[in-house]
Amino acid sequence: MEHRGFTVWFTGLPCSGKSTLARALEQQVRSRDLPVEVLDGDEMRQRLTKGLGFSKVDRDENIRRIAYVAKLLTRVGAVAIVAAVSPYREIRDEAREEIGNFIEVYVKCPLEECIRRDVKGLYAKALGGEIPNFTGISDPYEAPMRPEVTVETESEGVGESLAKILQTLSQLGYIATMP
Ligand code: ADX
Repeated sequence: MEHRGFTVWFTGLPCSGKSTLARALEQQVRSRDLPVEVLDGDEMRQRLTKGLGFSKVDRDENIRRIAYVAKLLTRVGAVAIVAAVSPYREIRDEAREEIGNFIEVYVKCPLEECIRRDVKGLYAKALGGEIPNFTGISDPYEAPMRPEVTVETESEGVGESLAKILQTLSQLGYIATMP
């Protein structure tokens, strides 16, 4: 199979499971000997997008910069895996247009379950009024209309969600089925 670069874009509420799936997918891609990088929102915000906040303007700027890097990686034949809340549909669609080989994965998880997980304790703070503009609590999340893949992390295990993603990537001709 001739290899071409592509971007897998994970979007979903905080604590929905984006980073976990991104890392699991990274291993799968690497085991196929393809060059791969994960662009994780939390990490990007410490370097590439340092100083940006969580207003719509700043989130859009965050996503534009991440999408730009993903485009460069994709263009040289690498696999870019993005894990960012990326709550706004319009800017995700802009990234799709810019990048081209784009697979959007909607990491679906009920808000109540995300609040239960609350990995970093931010939902508790947001619910207590300490964090304004917190996605899901005091800021919107716009689910994708036509994602290539939807995973449901409340009911599926990581392996099951990963299998769905790999199956789609193989159906779309981006990867071989078996490593
Ligand atoms: S995005 O909206 O711009 O795509 P991104 O994925 O980079 O967000 O960053 C989200 C992370 O920032 C969350 O995982 C959380 O740890 C932290 N965070 C801090 N404040 C907020 C907020 N107001 N809304 C959402 N996430 C926040």
